[in-house]
Amino acid sequence: HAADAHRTDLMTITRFVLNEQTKHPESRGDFSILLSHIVLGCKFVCSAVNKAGLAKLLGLAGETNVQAKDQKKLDVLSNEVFIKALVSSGRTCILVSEEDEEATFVEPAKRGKYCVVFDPLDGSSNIDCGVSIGTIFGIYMIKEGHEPNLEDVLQPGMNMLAAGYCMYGSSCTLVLSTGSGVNGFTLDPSLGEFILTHPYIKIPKKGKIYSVNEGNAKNWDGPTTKYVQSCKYPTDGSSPKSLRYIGSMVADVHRTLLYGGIFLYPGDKKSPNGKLRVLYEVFPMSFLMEQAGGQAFTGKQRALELVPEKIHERSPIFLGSYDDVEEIKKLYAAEE
Ligand code: AHM
Ligand code: MG
Repeated sequence: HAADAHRTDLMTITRFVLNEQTKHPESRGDFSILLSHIVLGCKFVCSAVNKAGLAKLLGLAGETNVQAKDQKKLDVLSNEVFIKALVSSGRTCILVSEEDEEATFVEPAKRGKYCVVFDPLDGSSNIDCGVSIGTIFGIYMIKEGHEPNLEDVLQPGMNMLAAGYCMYGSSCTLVLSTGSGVNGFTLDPSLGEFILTHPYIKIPKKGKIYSVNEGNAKNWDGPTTKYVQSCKYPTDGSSPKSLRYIGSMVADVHRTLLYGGIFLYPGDKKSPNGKLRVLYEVFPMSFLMEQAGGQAFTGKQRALELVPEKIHERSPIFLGSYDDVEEIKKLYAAEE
């Protein structure tokens, strides 16, 4: 309706987070500052991703440009953007990025109490063909009174304070949870601001879509095989599920969150721990799913209870609508 065409009272992500902060009178605004730096990183990467098709002209694809200067690949560029934004926030002490083998320990002068684990640009195989890709992040806080060490990030996902992702798709969407529900914001390019467009996201209790790389079916275990079979040939009288698989975790999880259904990256005979990384892929997405009323399961346990031993550890993951994940849990329980 006409009035909606000119909404003048916009809930920006900054205003939203500042509002949430008033619920915690002891807070000194550190989290809002950290988040504004993450948001800046997302805008920067969004702008670079939108120019990716012009890579040959602009030299973004790791080729040499006209001036014969080496240009950075998008994933390397994105990593640098986030590392710099996070360090300069003055609110972080340990950073774990998918792109860096070792964790980054922030120098004492710039240190704060937050640890950020992130995948700066996930879905690398989709970059060059213009399919949606994204950034995934999770935030922990160190316990006070000790030097930061790796133990501070080798924590179960349920200890995260916040988690989110930004999807660089047909629009740029940031989905965030600070532990009280899930909210989605869309970048208004003309304002350069993320505006609350998807308040209080709840995943449908049961979905009609399953999402998995079926090319790996040959090596799947019994429960995964049975589950996918039941999606195609249900025996309870329900209709078969549709298959959707983009191959970008952010896009596949975003659709699952909004439309319902299940996303699977199981372990298999070749890769018993699957492909996805615990700290900056499995945990943040599991955190969001639970906050939206869904579930996340590793094949053995609730995903958020897993205690990682290494920063780049992998785990199988099944996440999505409550009832759909319940099905796969039953199949794994029956196996034991
Ligand atoms: P990447 O970190 O190399 O981009 O790999 C992670 C991506 C996820 O976004 C996606 O869910 C998965 O790999 C797809 O893997 P596959 O191609 O094996 O189906
Ligand atoms: Mg990744």
